[in-house]
Amino acid sequence: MTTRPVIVGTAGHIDHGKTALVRRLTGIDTDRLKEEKERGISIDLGFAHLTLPSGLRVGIVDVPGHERFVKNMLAGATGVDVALLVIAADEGVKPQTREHLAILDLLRIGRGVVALTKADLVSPERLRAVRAAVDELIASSSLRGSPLVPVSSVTGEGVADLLQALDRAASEAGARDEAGAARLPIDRVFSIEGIGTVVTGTLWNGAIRPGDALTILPSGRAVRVRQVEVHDQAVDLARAGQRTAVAIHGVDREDVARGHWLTTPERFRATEILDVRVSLHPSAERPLATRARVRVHLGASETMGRVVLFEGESLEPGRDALAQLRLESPIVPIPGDRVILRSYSPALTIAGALVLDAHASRRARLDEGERARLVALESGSLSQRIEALAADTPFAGVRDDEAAVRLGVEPAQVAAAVAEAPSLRRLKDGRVVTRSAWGLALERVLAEVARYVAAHPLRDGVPKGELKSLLKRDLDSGVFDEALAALLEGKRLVSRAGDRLLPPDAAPALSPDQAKSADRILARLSGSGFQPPDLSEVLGEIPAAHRPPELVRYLLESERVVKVTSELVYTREQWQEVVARVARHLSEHPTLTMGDFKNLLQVSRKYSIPVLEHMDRTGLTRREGDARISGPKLKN
Ligand SMILES: Nc1nc2c(ncn2[C@@H]2O[C@H](COP(=O)(O)OP(=O)(O)OP(=O)(O)O)[C@@H](O)[C@H]2O)c(=O)[nH]1
Ligand SMILES: [Mg+2]
Repeated sequence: MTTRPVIVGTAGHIDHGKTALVRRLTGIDTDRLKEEKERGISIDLGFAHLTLPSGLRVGIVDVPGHERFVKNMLAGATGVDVALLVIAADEGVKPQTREHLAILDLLRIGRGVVALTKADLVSPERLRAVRAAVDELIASSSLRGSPLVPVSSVTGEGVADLLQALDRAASEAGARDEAGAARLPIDRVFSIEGIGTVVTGTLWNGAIRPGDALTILPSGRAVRVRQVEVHDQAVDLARAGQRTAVAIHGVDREDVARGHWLTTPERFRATEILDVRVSLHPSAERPLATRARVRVHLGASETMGRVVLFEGESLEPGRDALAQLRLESPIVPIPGDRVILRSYSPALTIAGALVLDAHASRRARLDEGERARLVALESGSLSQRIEALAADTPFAGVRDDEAAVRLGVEPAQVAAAVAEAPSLRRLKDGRVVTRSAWGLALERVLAEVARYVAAHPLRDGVPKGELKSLLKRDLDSGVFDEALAALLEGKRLVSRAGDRLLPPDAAPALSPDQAKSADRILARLSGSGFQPPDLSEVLGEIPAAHRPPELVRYLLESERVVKVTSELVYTREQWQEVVARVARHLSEHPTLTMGDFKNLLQVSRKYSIPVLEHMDRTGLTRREGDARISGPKLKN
């Protein structure tokens, strides 16, 4: 026998004896409103609880049968584990019998008991006829095969059998997720003197304890739990599947309403655009046209919205299709939730929708990739579903907490699935990207480097900062840095001259004319001892056609020349000689004066001053008064 909490929910046409039966079973009158008592009908949800013969305690939600209150019925029905379908034996199957059954069917509530009430009012023949009709009715629903139990709330006949049948159905109810984040659709709000605001509902996910910090959605208001009650008793813990009353601190009664949600902070998000698989019920009277305006029910919330069909312009009764729901106000779904759709006017239950992506982007059509993605979200393993999300923003990937919110699972489950999935890669900053996106990111970096090197053959590769900004539309900073590090580590790129990147086999190439020009420049620079002509004069001697603006830059970057000022440039060999002479002097003397230097190189002040200042700047020498001493960069 299971010990997990079970909710039994009534269903059935008006006046068929739902409330009378609950009272007979529990002693509790669920019609608590004055208007309900006066009119003798149920208007809103009523709540009771019961200990079954096996000892299992169940919560009971009693719903109204009147066609005008189907939305109240829906607010109760979405949390139900076991349906108690009530059909009066004298009247038999009526319109809301069918509509409520369709709702149970669309919610895929598969466990139930059918009570044939008012058995005291009918003959055995009539009872047999009703049995046959009901058997046929439920045969094509999720309740097929459920036991039919004749009862009378007046005489008590059949009540013991009904309790046995409920016990069996309740013991088969599957477990809910109690370990994760809490989500409670609020179906009632009231305030109690001295306690404050109280909200009630069937806890769908997780657990709630006194002291918990929670969030009301969609408003986002933060609240703290003062007290938790289950079956009218204060408890330390309410578990998923229990009817729960929560006294909360931090909001006024007016700020909360039926249809809002009490949730663990940061773990659920309100949404207005959902991708779903919509199923039009076989009992629907007409096809569902794309963009039809419908009433959308989830939990205790009702909102208006449109169904945009992704596959065709309309959907036939009994068929299903991928679609998008666009809502006029937000709801708080997770994948796997079942939403009920009712036609706008007349308000009739027509369809259900299984949530696939609760936070979809607006679109009217699906391409093949998007279709495959939805199918993966519908029926894939957790890692396939994470992959589908990560593929949405391929180069930015997805974080564990975001994936958890989007998929309605725990962040730890996401982390475990990623660790085992060969198709996913975790970046150093924690994000998860698909292997294929990662491969594409590497290719993008390589392609951009190759393009740059081809476009600028005289430059020694592309500076890292420039490459990053060239790619910033595709790859954000973290992905770029990590991709680059991987390419350098794998030797698919090399870095030269500090941060310039290029393919390992690339070398800047000079055309024959350019090479000739370069030789002429070098020859002119080295032809006058250590007193070369001004750079602009040297360049002026070369025909413009053979003097690309990048030639000097190339000579500098390839370290064939060293720049002292914009006009004073030495060849590499000359400069090495300058440095060597200074080093030798300073190894033999404590200091180097301006006069020493002019003698060392046989140069005038025009050269000695800028050269020594350049040596100071680059750390080869250091100025002390009027003389120089060895700098940190001078090796002697
Ligand atoms: N004779 C007889 N009358 C019953 C029985 N069950 C209910 N009734 C009567 O049928 C009427 C309607 O019963 P309710 O329990 O209010 O019906 P309901 O299904 O809750 O109605 P709504 O909540 O308005 O949909 C009441 O007058 C009850 O006394 C029964 O087993 N035998
Ligand atoms: Mg009632």
